[in-house]
Amino acid sequence: MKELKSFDKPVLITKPLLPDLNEVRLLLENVWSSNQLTNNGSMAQLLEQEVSRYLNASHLSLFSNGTIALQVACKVLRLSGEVITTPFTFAATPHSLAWCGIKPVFCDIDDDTLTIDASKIENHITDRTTGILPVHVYGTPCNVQEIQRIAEKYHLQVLYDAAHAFGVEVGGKPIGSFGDASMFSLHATKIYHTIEGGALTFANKHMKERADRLRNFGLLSEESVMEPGTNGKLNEVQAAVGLLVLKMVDSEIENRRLRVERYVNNLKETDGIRFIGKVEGVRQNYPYFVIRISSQRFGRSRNEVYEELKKFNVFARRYFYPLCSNFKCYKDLPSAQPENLPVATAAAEEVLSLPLHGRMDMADIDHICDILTSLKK
Ligand code: T4K
Repeated sequence: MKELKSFDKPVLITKPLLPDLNEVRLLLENVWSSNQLTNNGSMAQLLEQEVSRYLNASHLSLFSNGTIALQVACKVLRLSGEVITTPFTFAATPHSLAWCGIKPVFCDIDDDTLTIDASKIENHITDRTTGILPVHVYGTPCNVQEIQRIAEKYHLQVLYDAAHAFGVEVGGKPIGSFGDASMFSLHATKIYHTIEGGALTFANKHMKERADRLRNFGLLSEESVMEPGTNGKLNEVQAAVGLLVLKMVDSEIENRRLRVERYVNNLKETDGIRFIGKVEGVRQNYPYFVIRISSQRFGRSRNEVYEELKKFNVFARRYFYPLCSNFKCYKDLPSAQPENLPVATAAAEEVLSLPLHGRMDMADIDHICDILTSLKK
């Protein structure tokens, strides 16, 4: 058996897209000469148009980050009381509810796609429920039709956490066109970014107008303040970087597609490793490459594999372990009890995100796969 070497340098889960520095400098010269650094300057306005075009969204607002955007969306949709969500997500999802004084109610997930199990949502509806906050986790679309049916039946708002789903389409329709609003994270680790940033797409223009006010302290004019807002503005430097990164997104998605294909071809025969299910008719964006490791069949637990990979300088990540429902701040909620969340509990023990970005050498992917398969017992 050939000896497997460690990587010379750490291989991290991702590398952000970096535009050419000279191009950044040119755009920043415009910002410098305008003296307008933030507060809906011309770069932010232009970027809002460009991102709207890219996402095919009629009503879109940009924010300083995705978490603030989620909180603003909760206010715009007037969510209160209880909102049904998934425990298999990043902390920002339930935290945004909690910050708005809303109780997150955790619903189990689907074993194939790891998105919220729509067939279980109705079990959680009470007279305090005002909405559903599903997550298109890893860019995999939720069961949008069934969620819409439930929302209409019970008059609930649907706010999608589409943090991972920039550029995803379902049946030719943009992912942001489902539900009442969707939030896209534009963080550096995302497929498209503005260093830090977020975007909300809305079902109508009134919601966008309100979101625009809320991200600017609730101000209508110098003298008139409508309601308590926050500061969620995207600044001009972020917007300038965002304009340049937007031009790189399509090729990044294609380059990631090829790398995911390579991973899948290398690993598909390995007993004990499985992939996240795909949804038919979806334009994917490949934000993460995630495997599930069955400790019984692979002979090693996911945690062992995660630790072993580090010895080879490969820093995989356990997105999303621990489940949000196990956080100290939520674990006593009735909906957070592990016996009510068996699928999510099992998934959180098995998932491992492997390094992925569009400039990764194919040889590095092959090497990571060789290391991984060598760990099988
Ligand atoms: N909803 C969902 C479902 C989300 O996943 C997120 C964010 C949100 C909402 C909230 O959106 P934002 O408010 O963030 O816009 C990262 C990201 O910070 C976070 O945006 C993301 N989800 C989450 C899944 O991943 P960490 O704690 O894993 O980040 P960190 O610093 O460990 O970075 C990950 C790797 O990326 C590192 O190994 C190095 C590399 N990296 C990172 C940064 C920041 C770079 O190479 N350069 C960089 O600048 O949370």
